[in-house]
Amino acid sequence: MTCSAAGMLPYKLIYFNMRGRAELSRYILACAEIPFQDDRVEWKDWPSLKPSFPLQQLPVLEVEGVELNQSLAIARFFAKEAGLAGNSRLEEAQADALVESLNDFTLLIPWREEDQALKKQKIDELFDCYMPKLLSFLEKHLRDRDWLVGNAMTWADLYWHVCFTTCSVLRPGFASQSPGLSALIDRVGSIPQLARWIQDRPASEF
Ligand SMILES: N[C@@H](CCC(=O)N[C@@H](CS)C(=O)NCC(=O)O)C(=O)O
Repeated sequence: MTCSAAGMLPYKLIYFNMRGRAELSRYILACAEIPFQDDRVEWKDWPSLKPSFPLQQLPVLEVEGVELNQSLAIARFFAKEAGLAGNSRLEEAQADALVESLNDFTLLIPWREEDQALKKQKIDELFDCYMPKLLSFLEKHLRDRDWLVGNAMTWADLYWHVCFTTCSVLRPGFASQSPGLSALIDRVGSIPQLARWIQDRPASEF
């Protein structure tokens, strides 16, 4: 699946050695069994490489001689290829809205706060005040169905799994009162191609 040695693969996804903002794309690629080069930049090499990338940030996708930046644009590009973007224009928009809503939460996490006490306080506030709203919004979408949008899995379900994994590091059990969303985690995680990816991927905290 991930072929870091092969120079002929159509997709080179460049990011750091962590899940972070590349993991949603990696999930989509894994589910659809689309081969890609999983290029991971070491932090020690980043200062010298940084100026060569668009907006000097990662992830970046190299495809057909084009450099594509922005993690969600990259993931949406793959979701369309994989048939995971939604089955109608409205479903696509619903999946987009869910992905953006999940992403908004990740942007509020004070990743760069160096004062550890303040960081914990900010994270606690986020989980106490913002997360209940997000969980209730997701539950309303899911209702008693198997997937967040329509009758089939979309990239929104995959992003829920990605965000759940990260949020569980920050606050274990944060979604334990949401049985439907917890079941969705199991449903997504038991997709064989994805389970393989999760088992084989390089370990990282975030
Ligand atoms: N909106 C961009 C944000 C990209 C971003 O913030 N990348 C971070 C890693 S998550 C980065 O490149 N940090 C290194 C730096 O800015 O020097 C996206 O979603 O791709």
